[in-house]
Amino acid sequence: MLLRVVIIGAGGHAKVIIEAVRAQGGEVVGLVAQANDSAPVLGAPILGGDEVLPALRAQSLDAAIIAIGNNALRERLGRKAQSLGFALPHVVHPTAFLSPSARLGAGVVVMARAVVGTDTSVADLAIINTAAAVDHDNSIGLAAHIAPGCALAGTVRVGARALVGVGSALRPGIRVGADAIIGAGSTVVADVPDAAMVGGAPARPLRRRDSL
Ligand code: JB3
Repeated sequence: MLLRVVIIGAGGHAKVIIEAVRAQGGEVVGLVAQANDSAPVLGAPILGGDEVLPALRAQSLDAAIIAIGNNALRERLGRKAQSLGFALPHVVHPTAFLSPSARLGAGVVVMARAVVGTDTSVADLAIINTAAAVDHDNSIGLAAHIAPGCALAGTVRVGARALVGVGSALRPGIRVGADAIIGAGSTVVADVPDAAMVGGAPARPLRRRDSL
């Protein structure tokens, strides 16, 4: 049961997280974002920028959710929140399936209708997004993002901060390197090196981000 949380970020991902927190019976006290964010998000007020986090902690608000899609930024802000003494609870939407043998790190979010399978580990601050299926014996790395509708077969390993783009399919045993990017709708049948950008069916190296 989630207690009272502050959301870090105020964009589209924060909206999804707010509804997931509320669906679990939690309370969103407010959001901490950048100066250009001023309007409430789904009725949750903007409390200020990151500079207000120590004061929020001093008011015994002790749980934060990092609701930002950029993987490197989410990792950085998650570590900053932890250094200030915030706990990073999981957010698991009530319609998601979480295997009893699945293991979630701090600040992991599992969105609506997602599946985290048998004996799979998900490291701190990773996102298992809407209706993504991560099957048995997977290892999802620190602050990685498995985008909506992905299908990861058994024993897949995804490195830290990697992005597996929306609707991608990964065959059993595939290794995706740290900071790699897999473009939307890819079929991945070979390992992806660290920091590589690949896309297509079957996935091939891409030169430019706009091909993703
Ligand atoms: O694809 C899906 C289903 N969701 C995407 C998600 C995973 O990533 C979504 O479509 C977007 O592509 C993206 O969502 P996100 O991160 O909410 O994107 P955006 O709408 O650009 O919002 C970023 C938020 O982070 C904004 O509110 C920024 O003000 C905030 N932000 C940026 N830097 C920051 C900082 N907030 C804080 N507290 N501190 C920062 O340093």
